[in-house]
Amino acid sequence: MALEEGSRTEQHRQKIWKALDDFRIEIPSWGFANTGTRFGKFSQPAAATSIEEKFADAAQVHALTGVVSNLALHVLWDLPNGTADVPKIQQLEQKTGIRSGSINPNVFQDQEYKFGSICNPSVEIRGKALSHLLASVEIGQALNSRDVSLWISDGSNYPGTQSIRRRIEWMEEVLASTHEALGPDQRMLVEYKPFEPAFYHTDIADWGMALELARRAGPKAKVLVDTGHHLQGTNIEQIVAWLLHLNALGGFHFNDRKYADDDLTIGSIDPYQVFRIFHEILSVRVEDRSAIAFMIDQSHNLKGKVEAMVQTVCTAQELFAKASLVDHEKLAELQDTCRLVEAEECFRDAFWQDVRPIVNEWREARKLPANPLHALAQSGYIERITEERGARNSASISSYA
Ligand code: AOS
Ligand code: ZN
Ligand code: ZN
Ligand code: ZN
Repeated sequence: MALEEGSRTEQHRQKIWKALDDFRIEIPSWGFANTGTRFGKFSQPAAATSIEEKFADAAQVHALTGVVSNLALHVLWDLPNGTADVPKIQQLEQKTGIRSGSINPNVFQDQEYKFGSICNPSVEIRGKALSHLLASVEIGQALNSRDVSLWISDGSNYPGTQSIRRRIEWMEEVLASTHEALGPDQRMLVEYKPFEPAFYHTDIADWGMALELARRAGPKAKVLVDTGHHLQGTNIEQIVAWLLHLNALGGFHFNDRKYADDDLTIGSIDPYQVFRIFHEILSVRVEDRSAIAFMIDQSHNLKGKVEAMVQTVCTAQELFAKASLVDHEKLAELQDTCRLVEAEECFRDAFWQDVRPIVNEWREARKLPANPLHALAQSGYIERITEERGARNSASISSYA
């Protein structure tokens, strides 16, 4: 019995260590900055207020976890001067060892975009949005970043106020022009979201719309699945399976939600869903997985920014480790012979394994702290940045908009 248990543990160790060696995740610059809800913002003394501080925080998360691949950048928030800011970013990459990740255009907050950006009835405003997308492509080229990650918040709030079909035509035009500007190694990721900030129709509302728009734009366009961008009860892993089948999955914005696009810590509400998504990814050959961008998209107006990011990265690692334990061959045999309960047990058994001891061993074997969150608390980093940044970020009482 003990021997059997021992060899099972060894088997688990090999699977988990291999999976963790392949696991990398991109973290968002905006996850370190002050954010809030539409009802107000609670600024945090330790929040990053500059791109230098965002890179420093990302480097700290990587030093503790060892798996941060890149830092996603938001064009307006991190490169307000466009390509003129590229040399500064490159210096920060050198200084911190953190590479720039996806480039995120921002066509959702300028006044002119009140009635839409790439779907705006005004050809001039659509032109302005296109120029911003093209500038974002240029920044990506200058930073050798693979993905330009498009989130288009366009939509309308009342029936009859806009032509949904004319907006599709305008959108197709702009996305085709953006695709044309992509360099040989670049991709554009088309993100979808059912609602918010628009409340009647959102122009790219679901995976089908994003898929068709990506297809029509060209072969370097793929779909981005933000796990917080689905209506209640959506089977996200089924969408992932379809996009994998169609070779159309560009990657993920991982976060969790209870009700809407809540941008909560991954796995904090439904860890089993993340496990099921990771299971679909692990059914893809490891050499094909690099084409699937793992990115975090979260913003916590209450949790500490760096703590929440370390928590998220560790949770993602642990859920990926669990998913790596599924015996795909045995599962396929049980599925194809419709031995339902055995198939489900084979699947669930992996989820119920406590992988933390083996994950902690992996970390120690790679000279990383066994418990990154604990190590962060011990490091004094939060206290230091609170001291350095506190005065500027003097907590402000949330003000109603
Ligand atoms: C907004 O809801 C989307 O998730 C965006 O992808 C994200 O919040 C960020 O703004 C990147 O553009
Ligand atoms: Zn997103
Ligand atoms: Zn979102
Ligand atoms: Zn988001």
